[in-house]
Amino acid sequence: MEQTVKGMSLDRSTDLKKYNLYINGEWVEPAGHEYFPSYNPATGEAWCEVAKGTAEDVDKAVQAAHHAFLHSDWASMTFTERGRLVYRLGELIAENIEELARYESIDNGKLIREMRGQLRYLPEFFYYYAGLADKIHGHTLPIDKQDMFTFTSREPLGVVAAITPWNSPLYLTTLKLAPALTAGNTIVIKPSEMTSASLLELVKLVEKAGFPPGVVNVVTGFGMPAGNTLTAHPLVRKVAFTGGAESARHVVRNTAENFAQLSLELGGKSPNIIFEDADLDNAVMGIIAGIFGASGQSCVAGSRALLHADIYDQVIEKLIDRISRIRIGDPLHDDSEMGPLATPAQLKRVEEFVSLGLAEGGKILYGGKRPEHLQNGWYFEPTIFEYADQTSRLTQEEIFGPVLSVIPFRDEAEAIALANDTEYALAAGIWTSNVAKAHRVAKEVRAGIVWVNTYRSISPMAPIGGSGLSGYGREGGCEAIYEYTQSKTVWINLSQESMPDPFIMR
Ligand code: TXE
Repeated sequence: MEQTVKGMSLDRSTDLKKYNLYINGEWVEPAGHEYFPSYNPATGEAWCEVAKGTAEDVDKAVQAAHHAFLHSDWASMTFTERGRLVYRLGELIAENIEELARYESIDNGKLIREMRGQLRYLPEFFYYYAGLADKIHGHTLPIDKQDMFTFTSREPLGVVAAITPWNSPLYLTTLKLAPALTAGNTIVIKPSEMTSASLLELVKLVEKAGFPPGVVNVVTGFGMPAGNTLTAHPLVRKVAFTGGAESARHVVRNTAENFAQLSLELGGKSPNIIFEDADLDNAVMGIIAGIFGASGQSCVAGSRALLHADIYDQVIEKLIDRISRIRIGDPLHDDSEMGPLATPAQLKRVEEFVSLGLAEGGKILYGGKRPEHLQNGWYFEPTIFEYADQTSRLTQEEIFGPVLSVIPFRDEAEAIALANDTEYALAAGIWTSNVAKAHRVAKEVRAGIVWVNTYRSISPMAPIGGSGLSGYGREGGCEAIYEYTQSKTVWINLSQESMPDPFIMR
């Protein structure tokens, strides 16, 4: 069976495309000479092979990044020059969107048209940060000491380790790569073992843009040993991690050992709150985009719809009317509206949650199984579970699939209480035509991002991140620059008088 990625023939049965590691500006074989297959979620078949990075490879990559940070042209470049390189990378991505989108779609099963949309927007992140490059400044302090001139500056941290997941590989890498480079750091990226290809293709553009060797390195492979060695490496000064809570706990322990800085983005159980005065057609589109977009594999998935009792039946009817018409199918087809899950493990997880939901007394209003006509890939129907309260695991735990829980509420206070009744705090949607209510609820809801009458909007200018089980730290926006720099305070004594004897108290 043959599949084509713009200009390249991929004959899966014989000759899989093989990807090496990218270390110090060179494509190198892994020290253990081992490779592992990457699978196409739409067919369940292997389509490329990826280098299995070892601890030795990770060490090489970190050493290269450390050297580049201290001694390469990168180290002596002005911020403006670095910004130009970041901008150039954005331009090159813009020129290669179709190809990168196809790699993402084949590797993680997301719709080609969604990936095109996401990747068309990706260069904006590079342009935004490139523009910030020479505006990273400190302050002159009105210091309370005579004859002292005191100022702060912001400096890069050193080697950054980026650990990325499989759900939006290039977008989630960009949130780390663009600000880390803009701030003058060097980086080692460990992409998900499930979806490494699109990043390795993007790295070819990093090369083309002219970044000095060692500034950007990619070590592919598994959490153990590659991710673990990278996050435990003593030369790594900052780890930016997006993934699951279990892996994150390992990463927290590793960075604690070396006191490396850390930001964690771990997903959520985000509520979409629909008040009785909302535009219900818009709200229904928001719920669907929130949970069935990307087949629910999004950190900000709106997996709980909290519906005011007065409009409960109406919303359910509208929801089912639209989702029963969702075209599930091959993500590479332009008319498909929902693709497969990215991995068999994720499909199994969704199936297990559905069984659990039924055992817990949840009622399925729609879906709940694999689509009959698509048994080869890792597809699952859009699914709605109805619950009277939020005590079940299905309403409390992140599923990361197309499974929505709907729960009724009677007033604003109850809506806020339900919204906050979770250990996660990443995102929330509020649907109302009452401005005062929108502000009140936005203030009370525990979440790092609140969308009012919209859902899943993103922008390079807008920070993303959460608290509690959703992690800590922020990506995106100017704030991200602070995550990749540290402040230095410089005191200059302007006095012409001699230093006083330190043992004579003034
Ligand atoms: O993620 P993992 P998994 C959630 C979602 C999903 C669950 C598990 O609920 O069902 O997590 O997903 C690397 N040291 N999210 O198991 O394993 C790993 O190689 C260092 C939410 O697929 O956490 C990969 O590169 N790194 C989320 C990355 O961590 C380690 C996105 C993420 O994989 C490691 C993905 C270790 N010990 C899952 N172990 C979001 N926030 O969007 C693994 N890794």
